[in-house]
Amino acid sequence: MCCVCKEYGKHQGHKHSVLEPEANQIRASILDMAHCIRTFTEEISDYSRKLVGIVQQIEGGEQIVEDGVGMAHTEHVPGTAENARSCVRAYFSDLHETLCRQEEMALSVVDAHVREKLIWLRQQQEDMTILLSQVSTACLHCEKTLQQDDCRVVLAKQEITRLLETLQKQQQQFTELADHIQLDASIPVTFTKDNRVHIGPKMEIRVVTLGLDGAGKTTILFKLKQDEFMQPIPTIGFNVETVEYKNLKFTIWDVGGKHKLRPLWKHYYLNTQAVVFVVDSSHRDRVSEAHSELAKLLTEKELRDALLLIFANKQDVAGALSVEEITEMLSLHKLCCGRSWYIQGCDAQSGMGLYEGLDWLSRQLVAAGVLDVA
Ligand code: G3D
Ligand code: MG
Repeated sequence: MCCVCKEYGKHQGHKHSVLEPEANQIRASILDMAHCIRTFTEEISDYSRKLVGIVQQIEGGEQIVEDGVGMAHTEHVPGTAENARSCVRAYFSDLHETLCRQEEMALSVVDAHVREKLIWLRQQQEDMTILLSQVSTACLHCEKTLQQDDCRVVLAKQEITRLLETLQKQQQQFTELADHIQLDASIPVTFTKDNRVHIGPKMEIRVVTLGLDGAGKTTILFKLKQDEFMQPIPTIGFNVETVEYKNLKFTIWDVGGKHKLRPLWKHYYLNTQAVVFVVDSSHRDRVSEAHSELAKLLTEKELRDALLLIFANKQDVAGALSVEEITEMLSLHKLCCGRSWYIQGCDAQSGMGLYEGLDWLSRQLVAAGVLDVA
């Protein structure tokens, strides 16, 4: 009976005659495998040791170290986690210090401005008090002279004439001053990108709104101007309005977009700092026409440095193209390569998105140094 198959003469899967060498072969391969397993075990242990080491390095902890005279003592060794935290702390502490310094500087600029303004105003107050008393003294003098006898009135003629002349001169000077100086309590403040403060009157920015007829340019202008919806009538020439927002005073030119008016656009975008190009997102068929107008516009030398804000208008209309679709269809990334541009979805009737667009413009102007402190 075969000891492997426990039967007589079958020997399936093994040869009876070579049982011994086969068994030896199996033994050898078991030994091989055992060797492999040992190596594998060592590898796993090695890896586990490394894991423990890494965890220790991350966590840090107590470590026995010898001092100069061979005395062993434990010492806290910071882990990489602690180091990273220290790094973050140091970064923000620096940032905090810088911000505090910048805040102090900005406050001192504001304080100095306020101080100067108050000194000037108080000086004006004093001058006015003096002027008022001079005027009332002169009045009193005139009244007294009026009540005197003819002889004295005639004798006072020269003096009174001089007095009246002086008063006239003072009044003239006062009117000129009052005409030139606007008394204004506002202290308008803006910040540059590096957190410096700018105090001053509103910056005037020339903006021209362009786009095909019916895109919503006039509605946008009316909305920004009056914040109420007015029925726009097709623009034949142009509308121009100033819109004040934050520290900026936008002079917005709204030019007709009908085909035969487009060659006129050039007159309006000369010396302009920003172009607002309005697209009707609800009019899929006209986007390619808008694309070719915009492409033409962007080749103009005069507009090389102009900021470009694209309003994807009429977002309220059901089925309107999204900002992403308009971006794609106008190939904005390609068309506007190398210039500052931004696309903002909006609904000119409700005003949604309009101020976000102006915000972008004002941020760009700050970044471009238009609002920078000299
Ligand atoms: P234009 O100045 O670019 O030529 P208009 O465009 O401002 O004259 O607007 C053209 C039409 O679009 C107007 O309608 C206006 O009411 C409408 N419109 C403008 N903006 C929007 C918007 O955001 N949503 C919707 N639904 N309509 C808008 P009419 O009917 O007067 O032609
Ligand atoms: Mg119009």
